[in-house]
Amino acid sequence: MENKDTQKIRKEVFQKLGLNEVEKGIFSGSWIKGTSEKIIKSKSPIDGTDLSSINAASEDNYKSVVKTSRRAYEEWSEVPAPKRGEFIKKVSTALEDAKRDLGLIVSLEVGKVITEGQGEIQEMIDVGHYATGLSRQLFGLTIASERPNHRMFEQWLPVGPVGVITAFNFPSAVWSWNSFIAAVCGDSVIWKPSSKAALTAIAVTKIVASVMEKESIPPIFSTICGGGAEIGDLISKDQSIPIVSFTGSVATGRKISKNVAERFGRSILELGGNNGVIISSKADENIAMKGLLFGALATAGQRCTTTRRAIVDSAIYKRFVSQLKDSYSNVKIGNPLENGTLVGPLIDEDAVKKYQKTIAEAQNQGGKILFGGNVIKIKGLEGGFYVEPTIIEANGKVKISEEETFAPILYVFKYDTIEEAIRIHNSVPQGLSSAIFTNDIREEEAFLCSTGSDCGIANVNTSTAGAEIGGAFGGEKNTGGGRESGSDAWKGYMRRQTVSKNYGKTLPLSQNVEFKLS
Ligand code: UN1
Repeated sequence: MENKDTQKIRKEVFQKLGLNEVEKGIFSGSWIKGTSEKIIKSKSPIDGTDLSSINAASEDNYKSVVKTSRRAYEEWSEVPAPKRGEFIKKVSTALEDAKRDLGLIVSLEVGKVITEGQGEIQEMIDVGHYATGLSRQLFGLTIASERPNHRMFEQWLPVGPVGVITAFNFPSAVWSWNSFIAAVCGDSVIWKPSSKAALTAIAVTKIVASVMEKESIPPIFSTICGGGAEIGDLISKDQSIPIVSFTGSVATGRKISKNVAERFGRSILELGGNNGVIISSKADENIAMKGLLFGALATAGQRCTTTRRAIVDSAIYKRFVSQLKDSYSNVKIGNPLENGTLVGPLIDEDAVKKYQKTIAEAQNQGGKILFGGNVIKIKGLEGGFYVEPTIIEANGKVKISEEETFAPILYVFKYDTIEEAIRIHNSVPQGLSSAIFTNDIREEEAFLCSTGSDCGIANVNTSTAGAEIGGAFGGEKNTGGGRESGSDAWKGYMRRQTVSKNYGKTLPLSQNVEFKLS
């Protein structure tokens, strides 16, 4: 049964964002009803109620979306980049105007607590501002030529439609990391959102579509909701999509990247994380505790950047872990729309099962539950998917701690030396985010040097989660090696062309080669 407060918010937000109980699942210049047999059910993990039914796309739908996107690309790629940036600025403003309501849709559909739902939309707005500035900074290098009267330089050119496949946990921000950057680079974008967060994608697309229409921009942003793996599979095999950005599991990422590599396309992968923090006896323990709590519990442990492993100095282990348990016991779990809640629901029943399976397996392998471990029912939200945040003492023997489970399960380890801490830290297959809490410059540098953290993101005295958009986001090893959002990640959405130009009256050759007719 739907909770009354949730129902009130749903009705209000649906009305303001123009959302319906039955939605067309495709935007490609206009809204199109998907013609596959599948219906995507958008459900709220808060209380299990249905939010919307969405007609999923068929292969025919996919083909027509690609055609439209290709045509839009051809027009868009000729628009000067700063003009493209001006359009993205308008998109950001429209998102800013709708921030509250969009954030609430994120909370309703994926269960984020209010501040995190709002943060998700803020992340899109931030990327929009960044992309607008970037649109005037898509620069190449000038290189000294060895030949007289020659000029050599690089230029960066658009590539075509970019396929963006996103996960439920950042249902709109990750799309914007890719799409706003790709758009200022002159590409068009085909978005395949997670079927667990299709309504958020539709709500965001409605806003973006209205700006495209108002500004008479060709449909550079398309959205295609699929009911399973088919649409992602089609994107990965499609020669006309030169770049595919995929966020999701290692297993699916492996399939997608094989398909893309087979046709010499480029993939940008953001796969699993199994992020560790080292907590030294030389840390400010107050800061370390706050950073650990946010990292382990935000988004109910369903971020790629979630802290899953705490590696604690044996000198403070007992005290710190006992304080951690106290902190966990003060965390409010429940309705994410209620003030004060820190941990909302998991996304669905399947996620709850994985949580239970992982905990059982960890115990079988000798892990000791120090806190939590149970599925809980919240009064008035009986259809929701709530679990207790869990702490498991692992200390070397719990193999399953090497896997990423999208749930609030934190493994704790004890270490004696900083070298041992780093070894434990780097001993997992994933390499996304990492952190050390210490005020000792030697420990900090040991973590940041070449034999330190092997992750794409390394933090000192702050959490593994909550990266800013200005940095390049992504990781090494099984995380897939992709980089998105800030820094020079834009280069991933363009092709580099090295230009050599002869403005002399002769044709000197490089490497002193003589090539003359005798
Ligand atoms: C993700 O979980 O896929 O750094 C992205 C963070 C967010 C993005 C997470 N800014 O936690």
